[in-house]
This record gives sequence, C-alpha cells and structure tokens, in this order.
Amino acid sequence: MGGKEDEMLVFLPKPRRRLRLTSWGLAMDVVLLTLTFSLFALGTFSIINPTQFQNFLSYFHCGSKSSSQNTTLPNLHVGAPQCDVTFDSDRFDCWPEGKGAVQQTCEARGCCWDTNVGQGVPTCFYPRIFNNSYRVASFQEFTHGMEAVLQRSTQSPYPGDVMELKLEVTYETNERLRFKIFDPNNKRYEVPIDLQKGKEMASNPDYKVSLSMEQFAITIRRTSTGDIMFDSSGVSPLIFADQYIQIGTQLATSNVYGLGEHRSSLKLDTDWTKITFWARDQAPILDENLYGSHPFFMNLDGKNNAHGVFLLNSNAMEVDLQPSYGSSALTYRSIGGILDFYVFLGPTPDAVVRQYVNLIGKPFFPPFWSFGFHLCKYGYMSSTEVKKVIDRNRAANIPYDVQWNDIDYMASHLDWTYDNTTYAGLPAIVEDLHQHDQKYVIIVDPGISSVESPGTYPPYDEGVKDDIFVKAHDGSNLQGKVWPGQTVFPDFLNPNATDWWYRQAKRYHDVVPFDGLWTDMNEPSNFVDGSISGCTNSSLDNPPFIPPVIDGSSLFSRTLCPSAQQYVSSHYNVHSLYGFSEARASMGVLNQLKSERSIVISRSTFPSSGRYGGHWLGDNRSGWKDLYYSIPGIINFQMFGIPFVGADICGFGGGTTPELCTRWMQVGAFYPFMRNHDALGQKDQDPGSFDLVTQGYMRSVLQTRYHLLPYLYSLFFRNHIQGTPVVRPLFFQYPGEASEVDKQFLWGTSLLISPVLEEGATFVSAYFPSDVWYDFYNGSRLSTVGESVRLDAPLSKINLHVRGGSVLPTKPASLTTAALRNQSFSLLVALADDGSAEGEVYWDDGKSLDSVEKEKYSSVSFSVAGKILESIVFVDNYDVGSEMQLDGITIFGVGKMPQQVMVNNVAVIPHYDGKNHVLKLSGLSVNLLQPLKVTW
Ligand SMILES: *[C@@H]1O[C@H](CO)[C@@H](O)[C@H](O)[C@H]1NC(C)=O
Ligand SMILES: *[C@@H]1O[C@H](CO)[C@@H](O)[C@H](O)[C@H]1NC(C)=O
Ligand SMILES: *[C@@H]1O[C@H](CO)[C@@H](O)[C@H](O)[C@H]1NC(C)=O
Ligand SMILES: *[C@@H]1O[C@H](CO)[C@@H](O)[C@H](O)[C@H]1NC(C)=O
Ligand SMILES: *[C@@H]1O[C@H](CO)[C@@H](O)[C@H](O)[C@H]1NC(C)=O
Ligand SMILES: CC(=O)N[C@H]1CO[C@H](CO)[C@@H](O)[C@@H]1O
Repeated sequence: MGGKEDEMLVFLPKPRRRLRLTSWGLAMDVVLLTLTFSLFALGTFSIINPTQFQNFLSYFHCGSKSSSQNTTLPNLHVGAPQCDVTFDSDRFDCWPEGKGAVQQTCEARGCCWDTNVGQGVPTCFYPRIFNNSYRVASFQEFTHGMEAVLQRSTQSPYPGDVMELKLEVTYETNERLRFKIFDPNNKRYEVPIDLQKGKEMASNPDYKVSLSMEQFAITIRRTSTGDIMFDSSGVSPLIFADQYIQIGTQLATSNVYGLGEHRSSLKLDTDWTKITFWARDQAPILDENLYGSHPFFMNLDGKNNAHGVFLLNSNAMEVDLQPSYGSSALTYRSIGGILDFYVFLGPTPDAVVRQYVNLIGKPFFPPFWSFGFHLCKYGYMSSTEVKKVIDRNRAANIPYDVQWNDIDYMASHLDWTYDNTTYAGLPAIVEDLHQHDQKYVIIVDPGISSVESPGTYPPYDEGVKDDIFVKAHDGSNLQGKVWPGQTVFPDFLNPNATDWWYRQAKRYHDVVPFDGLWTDMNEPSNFVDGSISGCTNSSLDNPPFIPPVIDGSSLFSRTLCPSAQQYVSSHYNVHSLYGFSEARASMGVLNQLKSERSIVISRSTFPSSGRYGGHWLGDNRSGWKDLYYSIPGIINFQMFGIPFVGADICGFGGGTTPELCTRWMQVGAFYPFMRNHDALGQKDQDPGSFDLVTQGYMRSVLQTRYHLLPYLYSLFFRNHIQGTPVVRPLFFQYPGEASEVDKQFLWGTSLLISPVLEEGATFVSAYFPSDVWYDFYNGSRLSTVGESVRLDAPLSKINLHVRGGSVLPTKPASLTTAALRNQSFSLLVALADDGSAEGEVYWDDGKSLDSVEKEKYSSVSFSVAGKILESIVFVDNYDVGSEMQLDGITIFGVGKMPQQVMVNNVAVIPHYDGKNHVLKLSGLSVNLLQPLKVTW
C-alpha cells in the first residue's frame, strides 16, 4: 500500500430523501438538546425559551423518520458580546497562540477579554454564542450515513479559510461511526495508512447523530443511554483554514485516557492541559510531545460505558483539555490535513481497544524468543566487553534470550557497518549466541552519511542511485546531521526505499546475522534544525499557528524542514509517519531475510505501527519516578495497538542502584517487551554485574516471568487475532472502579501485578477490586477486597495475585525460551467463589510467519465447574510431543482435601495444602491435545 492515499468513502447508498433544513419536529430529541443547550449557554440547568434554540436544531439518526418540510431560520438574537461566561471552566480559548493578544485584537476576533482569570484559563475566550463560524447550508440523509454542506460567510483569524466544507457521516459498523469534514473543492492531504475495513455496514447501531444548524455542531450519542460520545456544541467552534483546523467536543466525564505519546498519569489531567502531537526526539519529560503521535482517546461516561475517539490526522496538533460545565471538554487544533474522526462504541474499555485496533490494523505476532529477557547497553565499546557481559549472565544462570548493541558497534556510527577493530569479534559473538539458542538485535538509524568517499559506502551510493532520500524544498537530497556527521534521510514512504533497505540489510546480515532491528532516531531526529542550510521562510516551515511543541517557535527544531518533500507529501504532513514508515519497511525486510517472525522496536510510532513492531518508551533515567511512569506508558501503548512495549529497565540515563534496579527488574518482568538498557558511561546494570543477593532477586523474578510465558504468549495470540489488550489497567476489568489506578496492572484478565515503586518501601498499598484474589506464590486467598490492602513487599519479591476464575498455562522456568519450550505444561487454576474458572493456551513453533494464518498451531481451552476441569481442543496442528505434555495442575481455592482425584479416569495421588487450600497434582504426563478431564 506504500504511498497510496487512504481509501475514500466507499459506500454512499442512494438518498432516501433530500432534505433542506429540517424542522424541530422531534419532541423528545428537542427536549434532550434543549437541556443540553441551556446548560451550555447559561451554565445553569434552567431551560431557556424554546424559540431561542429552534434555529440550530435538526436531527438525524439511522432509520429515523425526519420531517422534510422546509423552514426559514429565525434569527437568534443574542446580547452581544455574550461575555458573561461566569465560570472559568466555560471559557474556550480564542487565542491559542498564547502570546500577542490584547483586548483590542481579541475583540477583533469576536471574542471576550478578561484578565482576571485563574491559572491556565484563557484571557481571550469565545462568547457563549459565537456567530462567526459555519452553518449547515444543506444536508442529505442516507441509509448508512448523511452528508451536509457547511458554509461560513466571515473570515477566521487564519489565512486560507475553506469557506465551504463537506461533512460526511458514515455508519460504518454497529460499533464504529466515521465523520469526516473536508474541502469538497480541493483535495487536501489525507493520512496514507491502510485502514482495515471490512464490507460490513451498520445494521443496528447504538448511536445517533444530530446537527446544530445555525452554529454548526455535531452531536453523537449512545442511543441506549443518551450519553454523549462526541458533542461539538457549546465548545470551541469549528475553524477550517488551510493551516489551522479547530474543533472541540464535550467529554462525557473527566475520565479520559490515551492521547500519546506523552509522559503522564494514566487518567489524563483535564484541568487546563495542553497536549501536543509532533514526533520528537525528546527524553521523556512530563506532558511534552515525545517520539510518537497517537490522536486517540478513550472516555468513560457516567454509566461507566467506554467509547473511543480517533482523529486520523498526522499533522502537528494540539489537544486542550479543560473543565467544562461540570465535566470536561477537549479542543483539537491541527495545522493541516482534514478532520477524519472515528468513534468507537465499546461499551467496555476492552471493546473500545479492540474496535480501534481492528481499524488501524491488528498487531504483529512476536516470535516466542522475543518474550525472553533482552539485555543492552550503549557503550560496551568493544566485542570483548559484550562477550564478558554475555558470559557473566550465563554464569549467573540468569534467564536471558537476547543480546543487543547500541550505536557503539558501528564503524564511525555508520549504519550497516561494524567497527572492525573494537568490534572485530562481533560475528563470532553472534554465532556463539545462536549456538546457545540466544538472539541478537542491532540498532540502525535513518541518517545515512552523505560524505563518505564515493564507492566506499553502498547505503549512500545506492540510495542516491535509487533516488530514495528525502528532498529539500529545492529538490536536492536534504542534508542534516546525525551520529555519523552529515547525513541524508531515506524516505520510507517511497516504495523503492524498501528494496534499497533490504539490500543494505542483506549485505550486512550475510556477515552478522542479526535477528531483529531496533529503529532509533526516527522522529526523524536531526542534530541541526531543519537541515545544514536551515529551512525556507515558506508557510510550511513557518506556519501561522504552531502548537506548543518543545522549542515552541519552530516545527523543524531537531528534525527536518517541514518544507522537505517526501514521496507522498510534504514533510509538514508526513513528519509523524516517519517511524511508522521505517518500521513497516524494516519488518518487511526482516520477514524476507529471516523467513521467520522477528521484531522491530521503533522509537517513533503512529497509529498502525503495531502491525510492524513494538516500541520502547525512550531515553528515561534511572529514577523512581521514571519507574512509575513506565506503567501508564505501557498501558497507553496497549490502547494505541502497540502491545509489544517496554521501558528501559533500571533506567537509561543516570546511575541506577541495586535496589532501584531490583524493583525495576520486578516491574519489567511484566512488561511485554523486557529489556534492561543502560546509557554510555553509566555503571553496568545487567543482572550479572550485581552482588549475589541482588542477582538472586533478579533471577527469581525472571524465573517467574519465564514460567508464565505460555500465558503471556496466549494473550498475544488473542491480541494478534482480535486486538485484545494484553496489559490492562484495573478499570478495564472493573469499569467504575479504580479509574485512576496506574501503579498496578493486569496481564490479561487474570494476573494482578502490584509493584513497589518507591525507594526503601517494604510494603505496598495495593487496590483490590471486589473479586476473588489469590497470592500467586502460595495460593492463599486475600480476605479483604474492594479497597486498598497493605501487602508485605520485601526486596526479594513482587506481589502478584491471580483472579479467581482463571486458568493460566505455564511451563517450568528455564535459561532460554528455547529450553523452556521443550518442557511440559502445567496449569494454574484459581477458582471463583462459585467454583468456576476458565482459560486457554495457544502454542505453535514460536517462529513461523504463517502460524496463525495457516493454522499451524494448537489451541486448547479449559473450564472448571462443579469440581470438574475439562478441556476442549480447538486446533491440534502443532503436536511436538515433548512440548504438548501436561505434567502438573495446581488449583487455588479447594476448600478441603478431596476424597479422590481422577485425571482422565485414572486416580492420582494429590498433594493438599490445607493451610492455603491448594490442591497440587504432579507427574501427570498426559497429552494436552487429548480432551482432559480432572475431577476432585
Ligand atoms: C576495516 O574497515 C576499514 C573501513 O572501515 C577497511 O578499510 C579495512 O580494510 C578493514 N579492515 C579489515 C581487517 O577488515
Ligand atoms: C522505482 O524504481 C523503478 C525502477 O528503477 C522506477 O521505474 C520507478 O520510477 C521508481 N519509483 C519511484 C517512486 O521513484
Ligand atoms: C523570505 O521571504 C521574503 C518575503 O517575505 C522573500 O523576499 C525572501 O526571498 C524569502 N527568503 C527565502 C530564503 O526564502
Ligand atoms: C502466603 O503468602 C502470603 C503473602 O505473602 C502471606 O501473608 C501468608 O502468610 C502466606 N501463607 C502461608 C501459609 O505461608
Ligand atoms: C529439547 O528436547 C530435545 C529432546 O528431549 C533435545 O534433543 C533438545 O536439545 C532440547 N532442546 C533444548 C533447546 O533444550
Ligand atoms: C520525569 C523524569 O525524570 N524525566 C527525565 C527523563 O530523562 C530525561 C533525560 O534523559 C530528563 O530530562 C527528564 O527530566
């Protein structure tokens, strides 16, 4: 799909009727909107005179019987300017530029001025009724959507107003609605990602759409409950100028999540927060725009239903969150593209994620080895040093699968080279790793040196020949500066770049057969602003409005000039797609090179990146705060459809301590992607570098992770086929509870992780939703639930609890995933109060590209009821005997010692722990691919 523009709307059924302006003939909905409007307009709950809002009412929904009589619009008379917006929270920013407003200029925008406001509250804000925007000039309703023409007659403060717009609403599925606002007369840039849409159309959707006519607004409600999912009335008005596009929405509640990539708590702060989107090489600092762009949020409503909103737009953007009318509101300000919104109905948080991920593309299926422990450091400085690290971790019996190298392996920081003096031993190291069933991953950067002697550096010479580098505004290859010095940048949106990238990778892989790629610096990062010769003063490089990016005054700070040209469009439009496009090309290269599943770990990401790899949370520091922020970070990327994610364990920058590193290894053991990574010049922090006691703690939690890998892998299978999030916050499982808890998380629905995130702590206060929870280690039942519980948390362990009602597949911990695979399975069963439980296992060879597609796997589900555990074998196509054996079953919550235990009608001798009520069966030696029946 490389390079092709996103598919336009494909289904526009014949109009059933043509409507000009409809009346307000639908009493119920009028009442509903009346209440809404009066609230917005007055900040009170009183109902205003109905004639005052008649003019902006009209109503549609799937299959509704709208009246089609023509009307003339009464003039809404308002006292001007309506500036008595009593509450700060009702003030919507009319001067987002931040600087430069005075009363006169503000009022010239038709806005209100008041400097007597609280922190973060705009001094220049929209009046309650703002007439200077779009009105609905006409509309048509169809079976599966509607369209309207929006017109404005006055100018916005921004150049290039599009005076006539088209709104297209499409009822795409029962769970998903799209609405698009664009210029019908001039094709503008649209994001070239390949959305995964089926042929399905909405048959019985639980949403309805209404429009306000005179001041255009669109409202989308959940029909069954009346709760809003999107409502642009009463907030920042629609502006659609060439380089300034604004639309706002009310939020159902202030429980709003997502909007990455930023460092913040899980539940976003709606108290005057500005969130910027523009891919940026920036070590994580609070609330600033970081490496990727994910304009997706999830919102809970008052009934704890969840919905999601995705704005498919890749331009620089800001989103403002603010309190509003007792709840919160959100304003988008993008500086290009179009407004292309998708609303997902949920109604569970989990369903919202699935619906979103099913649209942007379900995540890649990582190979089994990639769930092992990864080790890296920037600054090993030699292959001898790398070998030393490998050897000491092997000697310490640390479960460990993958060794990485940061840029110090390269000759002069050149991609696809290694330093043949300091790293002369690299090929031998890779061979040794492979002989030990371990893997090797290298970093590659986009910047390709453009100043090597001609004929000596094929990546540059061939790239020039293939003409795949990003162009400056004048058509020459844009010259920047990165690690190797002066560089050019491949345009991975150019379809020819993939073949060029493949040839470079292949040449290198023939010598150093790496197993995965780490694509760093792909925001893309540049050590000079724009290019070595700066940027132009065109409106692309200096737009009239710039969202509050880091280094606020320019978009080209530490990256390429927005006026640079890529195959698809200007860099201005596609900047935030760079990492996505590189990951897509790189995964393609790996699949071709290895003919097996592999990993790409990309620093910059965009919606749909999860199809081509994972992500790490960037250059954090060895600090306790960084440890905490890794948890909301990892959860956010589950929502963004990039579940294979981790943070640099023990911290990248700065020095770690044995205590911090131990706690971090304990949390990191539950990151889907588990890599310990250290910065140049810092003390080593691989497990083998610590004292024996610390090593013991680290080994122990690694053993726990490896033991649980069959469960994690089965979760990733579900994720790959359905988009089901792997790591979840508590509120996903228990909507209405724990909406702010982000210091604990779940694997799937069954394993609760409650880590220590504070220095010196020996206990942890953990929240336990009302449910049945068992201590993972000894099976004892936790008696207090529905509240915070103080748990002992010595440095030696991380608290883990299994939810009653679960069956988890496990294998005995081993030193590598390859050795682990060879072992027999066990089941960990945790009974709910009614004695039930369920779970499943997915298993395959761990590496085939087509395991799922060609059904080369086995899949078995388990259920328990009435002291009977039974399995159903769904697929049994992977049947390597030694791997499919079931040896042990541990059951938590067995009230008393059973009289008799039978496994497949054969009596077995159990072990019963009467103190913790745990029943243990071992040495079973049954085939998991045969239906299983255990009774007790
Ligand atoms: C090492 O690499 C340099 C170029 O980077 C090359 O000129 C030299 O021949 C290489 N030496 C060996 C021993 O391969
Ligand atoms: C890609 O390469 C082919 C073969 O050299 C060439 O014909 C084509 O024009 C190139 N496409 C682009 C977009 O440069
Ligand atoms: C910058 O803009 C001015 C006019 O605004 C123009 O005269 C000048 O040539 C431009 N400079 C560059 C480098 O584009
Ligand atoms: C089981 O573990 C819990 C949590 O560590 C502990 O409080 C309890 O005493 C243990 N039970 C037994 C019988 O060892
Ligand atoms: C797996 O088991 C087989 C036979 O039991 C053995 O030959 C092989 O070496 C084992 N592989 C690993 C990685 O342990
Ligand atoms: C929250 C925090 O400590 N962030 C730090 C992460 O690391 C960068 C540097 O690598 C610091 O600048 C941030 O302050």
